[in-house]
Amino acid sequence: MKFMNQKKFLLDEIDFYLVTDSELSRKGTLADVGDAVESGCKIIQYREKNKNTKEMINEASEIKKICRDNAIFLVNDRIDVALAAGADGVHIGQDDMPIDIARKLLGAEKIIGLTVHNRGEAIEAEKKGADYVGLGPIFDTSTKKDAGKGIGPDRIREVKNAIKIPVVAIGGINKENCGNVIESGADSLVAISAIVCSEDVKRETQDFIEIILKHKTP
Ligand code: TZP
Ligand code: MG
Repeated sequence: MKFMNQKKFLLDEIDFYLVTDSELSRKGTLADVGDAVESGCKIIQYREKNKNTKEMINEASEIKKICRDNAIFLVNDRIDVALAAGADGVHIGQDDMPIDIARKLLGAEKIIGLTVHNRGEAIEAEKKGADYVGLGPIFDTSTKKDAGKGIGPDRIREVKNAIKIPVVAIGGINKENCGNVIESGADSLVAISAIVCSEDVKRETQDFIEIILKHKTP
């Protein structure tokens, strides 16, 4: 156990999880990451769909510097970028690189999160060695065009009860509904538009963390 990446242990302690979106961001991805980490966000996923590989590696390397020992840093989809920038791991979807191949490329110590939509996929994800699952979309969202309809917060408990790894809720989550998402069994949650579209990323991040902690059972 002592050889395991220390940051993997931190996964259990995550409350609020920021995924970047340069298209929606008001102040830019690096500013969003800096503000969120300064406000106590313990995990950042760099999700970038419009930049070339060189730009992504440069930006990811900057994000790694911001996260340092204060936050886990994951890259969405791009295992090559994660390796090049020395990220702590990746987040992959059902149609991305199969998790067993990703694990071979990344090694045992890197964190791999997998998107799941239901209990069956979550059980499979755990079996195949995912370190956490991202469950969603919980509510309808326009941030990810092909996300499909929201599954509703009641599905969270079902998934939570079926696996041991952390369940991260995503999709349409805002300050009004995030307490309910946590009470429905999510270990942590992601907000994209609610954070990066806001005027004050620091304030929004603090508010989310405060609400989440209030709704967590000790
Ligand atoms: N995966 C499922 S829903 C989603 C992703 C990346 C988008 C979530 O964005 P928002 O703005 O928090 O609804
Ligand atoms: Mg993907």
